[in-house]
Amino acid sequence: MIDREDSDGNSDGGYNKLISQEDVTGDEQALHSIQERQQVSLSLTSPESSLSRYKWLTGCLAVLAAVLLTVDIGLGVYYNKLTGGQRAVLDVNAEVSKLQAAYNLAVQRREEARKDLARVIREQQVIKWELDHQKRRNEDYEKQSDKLLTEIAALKSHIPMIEEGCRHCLPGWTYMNSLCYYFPFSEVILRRPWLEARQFCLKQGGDLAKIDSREKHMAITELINNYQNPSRKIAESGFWIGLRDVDEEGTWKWTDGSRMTESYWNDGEPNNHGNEDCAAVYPRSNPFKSWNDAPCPYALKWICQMLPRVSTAARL
Ligand SMILES: [Ca+2]
Ligand SMILES: [Ca+2]
Repeated sequence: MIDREDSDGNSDGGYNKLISQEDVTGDEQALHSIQERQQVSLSLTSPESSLSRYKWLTGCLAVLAAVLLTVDIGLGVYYNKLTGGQRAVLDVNAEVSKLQAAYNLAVQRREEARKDLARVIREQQVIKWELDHQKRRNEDYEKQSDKLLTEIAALKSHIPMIEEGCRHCLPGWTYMNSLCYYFPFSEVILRRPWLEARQFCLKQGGDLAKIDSREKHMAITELINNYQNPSRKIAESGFWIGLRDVDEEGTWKWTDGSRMTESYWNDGEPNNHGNEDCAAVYPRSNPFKSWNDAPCPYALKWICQMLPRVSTAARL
């Protein structure tokens, strides 16, 4: 059949001739004709042309594949970058969360430490207060102890006077400088005016004290200084003595009528302030400034004196 092609290579002309030479009819013949026509069409395409088309298509496909591969690689790189950046952001967020948790924990611990510190400071303050309190108590105990020791020493020093007083004086009287003295130190014995005080002494067989020597004055002031009541006001802490200027202002006389020759007035006394005609001795650290003139109706303690009893041995 190839030999029947025309010289210009027109295959359609040969094909028509072949169709016309076939003696077929009906559908099967038509199908058979189409198949044969395809076979003939394929058989009519030249191998060189098909090969070039296949090469061209292969090249196109190769280029397309390369482009797709490049795009795919680019997308992959871009994706990796995106995912890498996202992971970095996630890592940073995770670190920030860790740092935030650590910061919150540090703040919580700092608050707890602050509370602990405040509690410790409060406890230390209480301990300091307690120590101060104990220190004051110890100081009070030491003062009381010193006072008791002083009183014990004074009592011991007065033992001979008390013993002598028992021998020469009435009960409750003290023997000093060859005389018996009475000091109403007890708080149950009320203060009284000068005249009433003298009446008390006279009833006992004595009189208000006459302090006409330094020895008598020093012994009396030492005794009243030891037994003074610190809680009593100084104006109420005096002891009447037998000295007045009632007859002539400024002329001080003892109850026996003798004139005062030696005195121990405080600075500025006697000042006769408001008609003060009776003298009293007061507990003073300086015994040479322990006298004051006061109103005779004023209520004070007092000091009696009397001669000692003559002992049986003296009589014999
Ligand atoms: Ca006077
Ligand atoms: Ca006075």
